[in-house]
Parts: sequence; C-alpha cells; structure tokens
Amino acid sequence: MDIHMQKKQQLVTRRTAIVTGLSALGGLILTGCSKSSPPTYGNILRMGDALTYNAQRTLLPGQSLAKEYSHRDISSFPATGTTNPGDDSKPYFSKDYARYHNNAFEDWRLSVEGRVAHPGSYSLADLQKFPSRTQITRHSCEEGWTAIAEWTGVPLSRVLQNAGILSSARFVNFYAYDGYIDSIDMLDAFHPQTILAYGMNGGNLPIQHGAPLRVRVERQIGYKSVKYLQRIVVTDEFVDTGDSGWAWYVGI
Ligand SMILES: Nc1nc2c(c(=O)[nH]1)N[C@H]1C(S)=C(S)[C@@H](COP(=O)(O)O)O[C@H]1N2
Ligand SMILES: [Mo]
Repeated sequence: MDIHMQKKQQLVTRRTAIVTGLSALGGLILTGCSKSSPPTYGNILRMGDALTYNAQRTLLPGQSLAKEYSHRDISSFPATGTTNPGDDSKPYFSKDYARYHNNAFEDWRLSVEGRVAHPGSYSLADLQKFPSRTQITRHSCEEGWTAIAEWTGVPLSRVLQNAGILSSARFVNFYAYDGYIDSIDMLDAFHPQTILAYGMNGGNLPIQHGAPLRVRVERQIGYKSVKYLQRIVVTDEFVDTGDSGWAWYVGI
C-alpha cells in the first residue's frame, strides 16, 4: 500500500476520533471553518495561522530551536513513504523524476512561485551557492519511530527572501514529484532550522530520503518534511491539500 492510501485509511479513523471528540465537547460545528483557515479542528487557532508574514516578522527572532545532536548520536535512518519516484513499477512513478534522476539531476530545477515578487527556478548549483546550514536533528514519524541524521542545505528563509516574498504571504506549500503535498506557516518557513536539504550525513541526499532536495521542518512531525521537491508555492490563503484528516499543525 502506498503512502497516500495509508494516509487516507488512517485519516478515516483519525477523523472519526476527532469528530467524536468534538461532539463530546458539545456540538461544535466544523462547517464554520473558512477556506483560509487551516484545519485545526477546534484547537485554539495558533498565532501563526492568522497572521501574515508582515505581522509574523516581529515574532521570528524569538523562536526556539529544536535540539541539535552530535555526530556520535547519528543513527540508522529508515526510508518511509515514497522511496523512489523514478521507479516505474510504483503508482507514484514520475517520468520527469526518472529523467532527472538518470541525468544526475543536472537539469533539475526547483520552482518558486506564488506570492513572491520574483517567481523563478533554481538549479541545485544555484541553491548550493547560498550560505548553507548543517544540523544534526531527530526525525519523528507519526508511525512511531525516530532517527537522528545530519542535514545540510539552504535555509528556506534565504530562498524566500531572494524571491522577494510579499508581506501578505501566510503559507508555504510544497509539491513533490510523487504527488505528495504539504504546507507550513511563516513562523516555520522562516525558522532558522527550516532548510531545503541537499545533503545528508556528509554526502548527497540519497534517493530514498528525497533526492535531490527535501525540506527539513525540525519542530514538526516527519510528514511535514517533504521529499523530492518540485515546486514551492507561497500563498496568502490556506490551501487544503487533500490530506486534511491529518493534523495540519503537528509540533513536537
Ligand atoms: N514526497 C514525499 N515526502 C515525504 C513522504 C513521502 O511519502 N513523499 N513521507 C513523509 C513521511 S510520513 C516521513 S516520516 C518522512 C520520511 O523521510 P525518510 O524517508 O527520509 O525517512 O518523509 C515525509 N515526506
Ligand atoms: Mo512519517
């Protein structure tokens, strides 16, 4: 079963649990949620959800860092969900990805679009020209395992600033070659440990971990760290990306 099927199956049970929980609270009405609010399902709306980049900017310097580890803490690291979008025996097969893969990602480019003054695309070499950040962090998967690795990449904030992010921006959506989509708010997007990673444990990012580029969102659970990045779209509206039965905000 592929990750999307797994997500769908699990979300049915989760949604039932959530709705049951909400009814127990006394008939909260879910349909009151507007399209531009993320599905927090009756939790208090976090500040980051409601404010624009402009408003969030003053909060950015005060953000706490996820714990960083040392080299001797690095562990074995399972690969989950999609492990190679270039595998034509899989339902998530991407012809484009297979082509880039066969060409060592030489002509691969990351597209940055939406609420930015200068939409454009970046090759791996372009991204590697920005100052890099390396961090050893613990990944927590919702399936119950954790693992520690070293990640190297460009802070997402650098790329967004380079693209001229508009002050009305509120969310950053990630689109991957296997059809996977997820999004974060500006507090996470500009968090110093949120990086577009092209390196893992001192080498290139391996295929099974999202080559050539994945996100690392270190204060959120594993499924926010989208692998096989294709497009980044900045929006001023919350876009329901379809897996809405899963908690959108999953801080750890
Ligand atoms: N494109 C894409 N990104 C993804 C996934 C996926 O299936 N496809 N799985 C997510 C989940 S549930 C986890 S736990 C991590 C797994 O990363 P890993 O395979 O490097 O361990 O990637 C996340 N990002
Ligand atoms: Mo996961």
